[in-house]
Amino acid sequence: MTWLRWALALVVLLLFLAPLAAQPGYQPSSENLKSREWFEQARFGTFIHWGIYSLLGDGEWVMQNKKIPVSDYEKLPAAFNPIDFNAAEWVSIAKNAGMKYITITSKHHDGFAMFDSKVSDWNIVARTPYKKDPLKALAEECRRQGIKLFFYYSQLDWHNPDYFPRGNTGRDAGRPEQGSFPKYLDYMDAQLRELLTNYGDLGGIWFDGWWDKPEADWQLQRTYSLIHQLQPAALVGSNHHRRPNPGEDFQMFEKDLPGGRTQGFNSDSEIGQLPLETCETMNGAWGFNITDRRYKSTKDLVRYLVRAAGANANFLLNVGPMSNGKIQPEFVTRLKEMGAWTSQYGESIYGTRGGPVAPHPWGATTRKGDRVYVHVFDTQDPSLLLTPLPSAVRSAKLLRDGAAVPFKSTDFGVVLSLPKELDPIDTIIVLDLEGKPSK
Ligand code: FHN
Repeated sequence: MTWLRWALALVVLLLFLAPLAAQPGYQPSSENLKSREWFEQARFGTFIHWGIYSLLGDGEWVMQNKKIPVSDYEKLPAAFNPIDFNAAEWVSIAKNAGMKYITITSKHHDGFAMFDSKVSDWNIVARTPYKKDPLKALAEECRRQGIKLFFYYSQLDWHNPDYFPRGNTGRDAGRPEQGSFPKYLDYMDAQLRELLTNYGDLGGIWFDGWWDKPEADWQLQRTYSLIHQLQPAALVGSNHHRRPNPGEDFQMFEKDLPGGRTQGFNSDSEIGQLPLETCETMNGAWGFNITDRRYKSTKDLVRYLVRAAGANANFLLNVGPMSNGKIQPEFVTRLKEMGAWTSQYGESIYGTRGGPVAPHPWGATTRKGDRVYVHVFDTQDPSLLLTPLPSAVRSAKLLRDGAAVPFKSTDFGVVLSLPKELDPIDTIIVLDLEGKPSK
């Protein structure tokens, strides 16, 4: 009798686990693995939250936060006419900041497609006086300037009636209490097919919103294999704040460095084996928010980029453009200043791996072959002890001007004598290692 109970238990367990195993046995293609390598070298990207919600200047959750029913929210597109949108300007701002890719919201939780979708007229071409497809222009400009383009796509949808049963959000949108979730998934895959067919080669798809219905059968296998079939080199990532699912190609952490738990939604997150990315806002909002003046300083933003690299992760820094298509000056200035830093010190970030010394309050380390970059932010101490390195230090110098940095190798590690004047943002000491393991 007991073997029967065990068998039953096993069946129940497998049934419970089935939805989680998105693309069981997923073997990334060689193009995909090449893209992952590119991604890990890139280290710095722009996140763009832009949509009709930008009109209200109260962030991208205004429909939910203000309990705006669909019938009222549908008044917005008629007023959305971003005549000052200039794809070349956006891409140049990103590129000059040192960013290697752009991830833009093709559809956020309000369900509004910021592209020319034939699947639903709830989109920018059909419903706004603008009548043009900004993602088309952006895709062309990214190709022209050698910047990769990723599309953020929200699985959560507050507008579509077939997003039913409702999830944790979107219950005040005044939609009928009926709908077919499988039909919603067909709609979603149809729009993804448009995005993966009509905009050239993409860097990948950045999913968000799974957390609204974590128990639902999202048919992830079908969606992920569709993407890998249409564009094998495109990377799939999902901001579900959990351990990566098979079929995903990179893992993102929101407002936390990998493994960080400052944000409640990261309490269950686990670092997987995939390339990593951390996303963050410039102020406190993702979408344009006219009252949010919690701007991070350029120093803090550069240090975030460095800390992310020290934790082996990319930094995806967000801007929420205004409804006229302009990026607000506070963001443009900071990106310009970050560009001054990346153009001088970029070698200590791009193409590096995190470590060999783990991130510390004083800073972080990054590594490229036998060269280690020690990033010192703040310390009162005149010297710094680095725990044992993979091999002996041959030379130590400042990246800023090549000035030699005195050092002493001890059994407890290497002691660096720090310059009297630390750089206000990041004092970078370049260590060239012997390359053969130290005794
Ligand atoms: O709800 C979204 C939010 O609007 C924004 O898109 C961020 C970006 O990572 N993700 C969700 C919140 O976790």
